[in-house]
Formats: sequence, structure tokens, C-alpha cells
Amino acid sequence: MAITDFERYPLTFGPSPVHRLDRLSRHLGGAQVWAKREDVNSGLAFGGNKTRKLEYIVPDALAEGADTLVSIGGYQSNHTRQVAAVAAKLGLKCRLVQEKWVDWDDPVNDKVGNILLSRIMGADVRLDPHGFDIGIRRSWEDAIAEVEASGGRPYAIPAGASEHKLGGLGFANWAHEVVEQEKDLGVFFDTIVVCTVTGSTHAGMIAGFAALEDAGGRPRRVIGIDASATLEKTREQVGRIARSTAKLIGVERDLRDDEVTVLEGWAGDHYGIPVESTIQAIKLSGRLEGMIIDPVYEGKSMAGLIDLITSGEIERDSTVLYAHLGGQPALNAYSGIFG
Ligand code: 5PA
Repeated sequence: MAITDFERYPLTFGPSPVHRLDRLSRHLGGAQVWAKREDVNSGLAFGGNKTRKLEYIVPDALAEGADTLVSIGGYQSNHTRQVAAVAAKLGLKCRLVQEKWVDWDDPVNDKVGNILLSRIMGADVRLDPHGFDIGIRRSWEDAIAEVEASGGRPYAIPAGASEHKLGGLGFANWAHEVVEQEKDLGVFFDTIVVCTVTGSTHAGMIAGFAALEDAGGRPRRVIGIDASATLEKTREQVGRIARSTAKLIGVERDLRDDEVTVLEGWAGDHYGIPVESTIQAIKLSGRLEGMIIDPVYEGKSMAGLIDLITSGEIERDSTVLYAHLGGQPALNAYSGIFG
């Protein structure tokens, strides 16, 4: 099977916009930087990377006759907000486990931003005291069992939709979309920079570009910037999901190790806690480009991009595509940083 053989339920506006970041490129004095904008990819509650993943998961949920989407994330999960939006759009119920993934003492952390939006959209939002973990969670399994016990038909979507058999397809398709946009724009992105935590965004891209390379496309590198601060788990999860997605979309060879690159250095010590480089990256993107990024994910991948370009590790003659995966609603839960 190829990516085009999988059913896709449209939740996005179509291809997400790609544009230059001229002032940022000039400021960094190296490679040319462009952005592809998943933060404006949909009219469903501000969209984001999960909306793309869900396009390939929704047909399975509908085929199973589910009436309730069940998912999990931190209090400020972007993923759960997007699941809530998709459930609303489809007329399904939504049960969300929101764990205390981040020890951040902003008093409205569990009230504003993403969690506020999920509540507005009618999701059954339950707070849970457990801490951060990208794996399969007991609290989520319990929520699925509870929905079942009360006569509902749950459809289980794990954290970030990553440990789901179809979780990598959304970004395998993204890779194909990039190639089409390159033809229109007359540009080639030799380097992609992407934030990675639960792994299926980065993994989907790896699989998608591997398929394109095998079909004769030019090779390129996809650099994942870890924002989990549990590097080994994320690296393992990215590699595993990249391989299973590659197999699903018909890549016959094993992936090479150099195709699975997760870099550390910008996550800080804890998931969800911005460090100085995160805050500087957020301000730089805002002040030079009017492009808003968040303190949990994109601020960290942008900090990585900035350092890799200024240090010359991404070469001056490179053309870089920064994958903006969304996530701005969480900024409201971090107002103390900027006030
Ligand atoms: C998230 C994830 P992956 O989890 O697919 O690696 O994506 C990382 C990522 N950028 C990057 C943004 C804005 C994200 O929201 N968010 C999670 C969430 O619960 O919101 C899955 C962790």
C-alpha cells in the first residue's frame, strides 16, 4: 500500500501554507529558513499537528461505530483539544484524561488555554494527578473501560495519537504535500526541523520522505528536536513508529540509522518547562516574524533551529523548512514568563 491508498477524512483546509521567514533568516545570517504552518491548518479549534494525524484515524473510528473518543495528555495538551474539536465536528462524545504532566505553578494552568477550549467544546475533561510519560497510561485504559461499562462505544486514541497503528500516516502525507509545494515554489528543502515528543509527527515525516526517496526523490535530512526531556524513550518511539509507518506505506527496506535523528539540547530538564533558550526563541519569532510559538514544543524546536544555523551545523547554503506544529493556546497558561 502507498499513502494514497489510505482513507482520509478531511479535517484541514487543504495543504498547510509554506512561506519564507526572511527577517529571521537575515538575523541568523546563515541558511534560508521557511515555515510550514500546521498552526493554521484547520478551522477546528486552531488546528495543529494532531488534526492531520486524526484525518487518518477518524475513518477507523467511524468504521468501528464508536460513539466516544477517549484520549489523554497533560492539562495543557494540544492533542486533547484537537480530539475534542474533532469529536464535536463528528457529533461524537469525548472523554479526556488530563494528567499533571507539568509542575508549573501558574494558578490558571488547569483553567485557560487548551483545557478551556476542550471544556467549551463539550468534552468530559477529568484531571488526574499523574506526571509526564509518553507511553500507554493506566488512567487512559481506565477511562476506556469506564466508557464501556457505562454502555458507550469508546474509540481509544493514545497520547499524541502516536502509539496508534495509523498515527504516523498524517505526516507521511505531509511529506508528499511538501514535495508538491516545492514544485510550485521552485525550492528544495534539504533540511526539515521538527519538534518531537510522542514521536509520530517526526516518525511520519521520516517514513514519508523515505518512500519518496525510494521513488527517486532527492534525499534530505529530517532533524527532530527533542522536547520531552526523556530522550531515550522518545528516540525509541520515533524509530519504532517510523519503521512501522514505513512498512504500512510500502517502504520495503529497513530505515537507515541516519534517517532517525533526534537531537537533544533544547528541552531543558523537564517536559513542559521553558528554559532561557525557549523564551528567547519565542521572543525572536514574535519580534522578527510576528510568528507565535509556544513554550512547551515549538519554542524548543525553534531554539534548536537557531543554534544549528548560527553554529553552522546547518550549512549556510541550506534551505530549511521549520515545521510549525501549532500549540499557541498553551501560552495563556504561561503568562507569568512574559508579564
Ligand atoms: C506536540 C505534541 P509528537 O507528540 O507527535 O512528537 O509532536 C510533538 C508536538 N508541537 C509538537 C506541538 C504543538 C505539539 O502539541 N503534543 C502532545 C499533546 O498532548 O499536545 C502529544 C504531546
